[in-house]
Amino acid sequence: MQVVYTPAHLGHDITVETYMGLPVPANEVAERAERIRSALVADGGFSFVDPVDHGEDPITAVHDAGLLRFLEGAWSELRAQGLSRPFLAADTYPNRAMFEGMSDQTIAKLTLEPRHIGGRAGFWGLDSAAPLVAGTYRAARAAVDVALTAADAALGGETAVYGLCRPPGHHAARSMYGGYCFFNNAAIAAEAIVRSTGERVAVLDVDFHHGNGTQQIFWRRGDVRYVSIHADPDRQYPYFLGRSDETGEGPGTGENLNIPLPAGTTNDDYLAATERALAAIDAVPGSVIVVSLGFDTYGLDPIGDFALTTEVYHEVGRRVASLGRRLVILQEGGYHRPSLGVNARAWLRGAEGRPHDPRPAGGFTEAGSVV
Ligand code: Q9C
Ligand code: ZN
Repeated sequence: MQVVYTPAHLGHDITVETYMGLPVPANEVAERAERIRSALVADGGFSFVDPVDHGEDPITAVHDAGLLRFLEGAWSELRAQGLSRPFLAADTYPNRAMFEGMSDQTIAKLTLEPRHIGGRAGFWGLDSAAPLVAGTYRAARAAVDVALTAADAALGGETAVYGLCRPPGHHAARSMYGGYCFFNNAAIAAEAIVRSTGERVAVLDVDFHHGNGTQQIFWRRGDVRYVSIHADPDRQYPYFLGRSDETGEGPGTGENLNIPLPAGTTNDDYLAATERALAAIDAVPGSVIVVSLGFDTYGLDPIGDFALTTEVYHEVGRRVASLGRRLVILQEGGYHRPSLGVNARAWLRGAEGRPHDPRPAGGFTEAGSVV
C-alpha cells in the first residue's frame, strides 16, 4: 500500500493545549505521526511517497477563504500585536447568546472579524484545544496535500492509499478550525473526488469523536454521504453535534448517518456499528470511500472511553475493504502514542487483505504492555 507522508508536520510542534481553561500536556503531538511512520516502515509492505502541492483552490472549494487567510497570517499577526505567547488561543468566542434579541440583519453587521488576534481566533475557532504555532499553517497545508495526493493515487487506480495526515481535519468546518484540526483534509479530498469523477462519494468516519466539520460541510449535499461512528456527544467532545437525529437537510436529507456509542464500547459492539455504517454506504452508488481513521477508540486512549483492542482494527479494515470500493484512508486522531504503530499497521493490513501481524512495533504489543 502507498503511504503519503511528509515531515512538514513536525513544524506544528505542539507541547501544551488548554482543557477547560488550564494548560495540559498536548495530545495531538508530532510523535504520533512519527510512531505510525516507523511502524509502517518496519512492516516492509508499505511504499512511501511525498505529497504534491495542490495549491489553494481545493481548499477554498470547501473552506471560507477568510479561514485560509486567518490561518496563514495568524502567527505573524500574534507577534505583530506584541504578544510573546508560546501559542495562539482565542480570548473571546462569539457565543450566539451575546446577540440574543438582535435581528439577523443587526447581527450580520456586528459579527465582523475583529482586529485583535485573540478576537480573530475566537471568530474562526471552535475551542481552545487547537493551539496554533509558527509552523502550524505550513503543516496544515501539507496535511491537505497529503490527503489530495492520496486521493489522486486512488483515482489513478490504487485500491487503497493511506494519507498520514497531521494535523487531523474532521472537526474543521467550512468557516471554523478547532479540535486539533485546521483544514478538513477528508472533506477536501472528498470534494476533489466528487469534482473529478462526478460520482457520489462516501465518507466513513471512525475517529472516536464525531466529525462535526465534515458533517457541516456536506449537510445539504446529496452527492456526499457522511457516516460516522463515535462517542455520544452527550458525554464527549464536540458536545453540540453528533446525535442520531442529525440526518441532513435539503438535497442532503438522509445523507448523514450518526452512530453514537456509549462509554465502554467493546469490539463486538463496535463491529455491529460498523456493519450498520457499511450498509449505509453500500446502499448508494459510488466507487470511492474516504475514511477518517482515528485510534482514539483504543482502550488505552487517554481522552477516549471505548474498550477496543488492536485485533478489531484489522477486522474493521478488512470489512471496509470488502465493499470493493477504492479507499482513501486519512489519519485523524488517536492519542495513546505507544499503540499507534501497531493499530495503524493492523487496520491497513486488514484493508489490504494481509493477515494480522501480532508482533510488536515500536516496543508495543497489542496485549497493552510495553516490552
Ligand atoms: N481532555 C481529534 O481527535 N478536547 N480531535 C480534548 C481532552 C478536544 C479531538 C479534551 C478533542 C479533539 C481529531
Ligand atoms: Zn478524535
